[in-house]
Amino acid sequence: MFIPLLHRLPSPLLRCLSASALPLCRPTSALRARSTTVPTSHPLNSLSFFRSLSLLRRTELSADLLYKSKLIRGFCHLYDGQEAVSIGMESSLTSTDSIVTAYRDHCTFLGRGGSLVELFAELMGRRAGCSEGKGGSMHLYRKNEGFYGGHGIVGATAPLGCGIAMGHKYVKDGGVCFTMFGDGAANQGQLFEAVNMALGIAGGSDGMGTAVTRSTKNPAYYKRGDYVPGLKVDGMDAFSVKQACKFAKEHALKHGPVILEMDTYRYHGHSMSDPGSTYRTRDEISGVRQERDPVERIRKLILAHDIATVSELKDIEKQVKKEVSDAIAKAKESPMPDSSELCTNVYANASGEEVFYPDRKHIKGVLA
Ligand SMILES: Cc1ncc(C[n+]2csc(CCOP(=O)(O)OP(=O)(O)O)c2C)c(N)n1
Repeated sequence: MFIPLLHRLPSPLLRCLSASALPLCRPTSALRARSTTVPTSHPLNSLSFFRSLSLLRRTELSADLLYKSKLIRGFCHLYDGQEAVSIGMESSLTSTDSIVTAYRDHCTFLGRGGSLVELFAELMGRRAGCSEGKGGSMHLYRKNEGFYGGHGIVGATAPLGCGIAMGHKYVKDGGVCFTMFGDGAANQGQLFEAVNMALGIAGGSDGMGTAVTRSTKNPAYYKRGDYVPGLKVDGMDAFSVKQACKFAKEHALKHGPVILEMDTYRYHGHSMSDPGSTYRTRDEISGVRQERDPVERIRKLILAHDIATVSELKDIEKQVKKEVSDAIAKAKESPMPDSSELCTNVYANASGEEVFYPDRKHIKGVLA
């Protein structure tokens, strides 16, 4: 589930990824080249989408394995099943637009042009990571590309997105901000305060180990904006997401905020500590995989329209697999941050304050 917060103090609530289709096909680590225009539909879009979706799927499954091998420690929230949101959303955005999201941010980071090496290095706490190994899974950023994180506080993206949207409006750059949050965050107070000022939304499946039907009185999230219009979107269909986001951006620039409820299904549990099977059945999960999986869906579409053959698609998947494993190998070569970095980047401006060991006598470090 997502909510993008669009410009003009508009914004939709969602979770999505990826921009110009063709650049996504390039066998480089970057998923997305910077673009200042939104490409129209083209048959090659479907191949590009297939490649990008496969890359994101492989990335998330690899992160799962790295976590189980104890190479990724701490928090790790996976996005498999929801990749179409990232792909469809980015394909409707330009480099002027911004995105802010919660902790389930790996795919959004790649969609904003982050490299696989930067991502995996960050996940493994290494220096080559986008936050120099000090942020981890929940704190991926790419500010120069309009990606403002990666936030662990549920619902916090709503006011942040409002502020970013306000910035676009203030400098009149024609950009919008997509503010993403989950259905769990949709019940948070700060969201309603932020909606009062602006906003757009997009949505999802289950909160943290709780079925939507148990956590939410009104699960029609796209209607939650009250005076803010909303749309429910099939968030497992990259093309639907693309069209919805295109519409939302145009709407936001002309009329104000809009909420997009992205109907998605994450295959993994909430985080690595959640088996994801206590609030839903295995049959339910496999049913969604068979009927709605974003990768399989586009594979079927490509085959039905003779855009590529089964073996050509398999080749793409092989390339993607190699690209991901090469990136992991490279990320592993990167060293851990130096211990002198322990207290840096805690505050925006260096305070110079001393941090003590529990004995309160010996200095542990200085906040820089
Ligand atoms: C303010 C706040 N309250 C509680 C938590 C603990 N918490 C972490 S994730 C989560 C569930 C959020 O669910 P949702 O917004 O649907 O996102 P999803 O994990 O499904 O993507 C909760 C309650 C938190 N991080 N921040």
